Amino acid sequence: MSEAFYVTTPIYYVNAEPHIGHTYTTVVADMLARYHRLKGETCFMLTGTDEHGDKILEVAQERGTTPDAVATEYAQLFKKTWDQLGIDYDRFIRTTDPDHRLVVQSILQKVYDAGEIEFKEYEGLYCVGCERFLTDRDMVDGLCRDHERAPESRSESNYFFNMGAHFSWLAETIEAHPDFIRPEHYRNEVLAMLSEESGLGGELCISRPKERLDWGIELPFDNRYVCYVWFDALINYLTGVGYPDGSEFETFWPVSEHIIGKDILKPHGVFWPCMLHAIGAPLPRHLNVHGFWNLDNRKVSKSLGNLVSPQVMDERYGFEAFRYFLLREMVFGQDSSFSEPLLIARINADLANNLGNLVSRTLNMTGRFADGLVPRAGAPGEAELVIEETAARVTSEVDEHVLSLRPQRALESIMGLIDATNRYLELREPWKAAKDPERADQVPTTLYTCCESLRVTAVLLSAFLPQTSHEIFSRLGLGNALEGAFLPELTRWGGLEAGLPTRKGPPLFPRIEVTEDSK
Ligand code: ME8
Repeated sequence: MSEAFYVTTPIYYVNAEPHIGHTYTTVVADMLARYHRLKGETCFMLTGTDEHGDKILEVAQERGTTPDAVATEYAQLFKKTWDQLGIDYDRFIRTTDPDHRLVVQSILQKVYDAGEIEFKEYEGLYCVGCERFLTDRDMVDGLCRDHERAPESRSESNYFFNMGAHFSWLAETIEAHPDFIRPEHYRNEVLAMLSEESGLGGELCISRPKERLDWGIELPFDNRYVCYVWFDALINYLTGVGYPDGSEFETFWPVSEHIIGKDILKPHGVFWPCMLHAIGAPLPRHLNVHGFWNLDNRKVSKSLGNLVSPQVMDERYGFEAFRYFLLREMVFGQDSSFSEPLLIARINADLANNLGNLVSRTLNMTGRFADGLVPRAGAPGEAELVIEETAARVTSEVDEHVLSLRPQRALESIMGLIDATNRYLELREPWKAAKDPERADQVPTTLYTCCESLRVTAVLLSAFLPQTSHEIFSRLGLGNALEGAFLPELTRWGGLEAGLPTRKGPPLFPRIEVTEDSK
């Protein structure tokens, strides 16, 4: 049986449009699923929307409509956006899906029956933006650190999950599996949250009285209450693969990878493992945490209103170019800044100049000096062997970087192969060699080496830039080059057959001139 791979994005709130932050997480997940498919693994990618809770009710009330109508409108918007941008997810889950409600209720009942849920009075400061009670550390000058708004004081009788009972187990598990939460500094943050000084408290309020909020999943053991939105939302990762007894659950849960932003580290690093432990389910394989996209040094967010829309980026620059920028620019785990001049500089340097140039020079010269057919290579010289070795090295570097969640390094490595091939072309000068009787017989080998390097590049790029990769294959006369073949065979040097009809085509990524608007 082939190996399996399961990747999830957070399920996004249905209170506003998709922006650069959601797009980044979703693109990383899509890239990982594509890469693992390229290795011949059985993959499942889950994304979707988080539709319950006060936040959605608030939007519905503001607009004079129902939460259901708001949720459906935005769920469709997210789904349509990912479809248009070519995100290859396997399921788009909505927390209002009937199978999800059943799974949430069965888990609530299980935890209740195990005696881990208690009923009592609680008073605290609640942030509707976060959908949770805040601690002192979550606030600056009386405002929520993330949402920059004042929390409300709330007191009510509720049900509490005794997650503190699992804290010492969780801390030991994290210590024993140091790469469960990665990169490392987020692991340390979770360990700090679990320490007594953090003030986190071991009780998680998991209910909301219907008299205040009836937009949610009803508690199976008390119909006066609905489930707290985070307890409901996290369970989507189980519903998505058929918990508790679907065969997909068995295949995919042990190899699950969550991708999240650092804003939701606490629910994923603390609440979720405790919930899983309480129901006797294993932890996901990794919790992968990335930083924030900032604009003018402030987090891009719905509540701050400083959004960067993926559709607008698609219209202006093409989605592949934007996708490249996101994956290449952000060091996974750290914050990054977005600006259009930075985006344009990246596109011009890496895609128009480096990759675009290699494609156009190679295919133009194959047209001119080899009748447009992939030439047959002669015996390789030293320079050809360097390219072949570079391709092999880059293939293994990309594997290492992708598996360790360093997309930026993987792309840097691929750009290194393109760069080396451009330099090789300069060295061999086929445009001059073709006219020099002493060197003319080198030309087929030179052009083959460039075509083959482009093929390997297209294989490696296919998870990152699927459309661009497809276009390169097509120009090299290869149809669906990825069908029925997998890594590492796919990148084995010499895989490109001589005689294939190539095609020049327009520039892959035209250079973008900087205008006053984009400055
Ligand atoms: O938190 N930079 O949904 P959400 C990078 N429904 N990524 C960002 C970002 C930014 N500036 N802003 C948002 C929720 N994101 C819950 C999740 S999961 C069971 C429930 C991304 O719509 C990032 O992935 O607020 C972040 O974790 C997520 O969007 C939050 O999306």
